Amino acid sequence: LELEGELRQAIEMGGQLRLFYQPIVDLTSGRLAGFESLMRWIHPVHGLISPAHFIPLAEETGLIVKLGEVALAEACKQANLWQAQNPSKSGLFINVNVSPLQLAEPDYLTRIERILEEYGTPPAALKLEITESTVLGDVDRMIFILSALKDMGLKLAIDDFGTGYSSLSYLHRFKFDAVKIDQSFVRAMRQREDNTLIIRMIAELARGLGCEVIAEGIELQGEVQRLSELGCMYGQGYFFSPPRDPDTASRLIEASF
Ligand code: G
Ligand code: G
Ligand code: MN
Ligand code: NA
Repeated sequence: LELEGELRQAIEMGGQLRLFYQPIVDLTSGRLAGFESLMRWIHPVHGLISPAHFIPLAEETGLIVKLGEVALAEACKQANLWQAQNPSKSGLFINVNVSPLQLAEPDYLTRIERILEEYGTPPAALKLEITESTVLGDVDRMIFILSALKDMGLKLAIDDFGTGYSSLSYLHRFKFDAVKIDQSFVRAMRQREDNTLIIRMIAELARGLGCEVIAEGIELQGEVQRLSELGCMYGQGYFFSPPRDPDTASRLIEASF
């Protein structure tokens, strides 16, 4: 209960909630393609609090709606800054995680539109990551919202793919720009080298539908070529880099070719 009050305060004050950035890499060329933004709470007393703790709290208390807006605004500011610092690397994207509870808000689209307008960020520089395992309510409404986001020019990714119930029907009914293969499948391959069937099939399916494929949770060098051969164009994981603070991420961009 105390933490809820403090989270509310942190959202209002700003400063304590910051986005970290984990590189997403082109697996064939090794080039930096973009980042997934991941929220961190730097608490004045408890230090760094993991989103694994405060995101569920934010979802239970409804604070996720404001928190999600803070994240999108922060990602817009960062995208603008990187664009100004590195105009030649304008293809870099920032992925932003979106809770299904945000999508359920009646005025979600208006809120998003307002933030994009305020910062003037090209929407195509942002990709919203939507977890498919948490489909709330009605699929038709969800498809409507997703289509409207796409019409605004935003890119959309389906996150943690393969772990939910609705994976296939969603892919069938809506054209996502990217599919993120859940890290559990990469872990399974790490445990047994021939555990690749599901990855191969998801990659083929996604590519057949015209989606980019991103493998999550890459921890070993050997997994890079392996996943590339299995049809994953992009990858993300501790092998490349953990999520980094904005300044460190900026240096990664400057060092990238
Ligand atoms: O960074 P880490 O792996 O500890 O993140 C844990 C979880 O918190 C992940 O599932 C991630 O998607 C989620 N998460 C991190 N940042 C955000 C955010 O800004 N919004 C939402 N909705 N979820 C986030
Ligand atoms: O749910 P979502 O896919 O948004 O969460 C991404 C989470 O995965 C983040 O908490 C991030 O810190 C974590 N993560 C990123 N790369 C790796 C990795 O290589 N191994 C493991 N175990 N976790 C990772
Ligand atoms: Mn994600
Ligand atoms: Na994921």
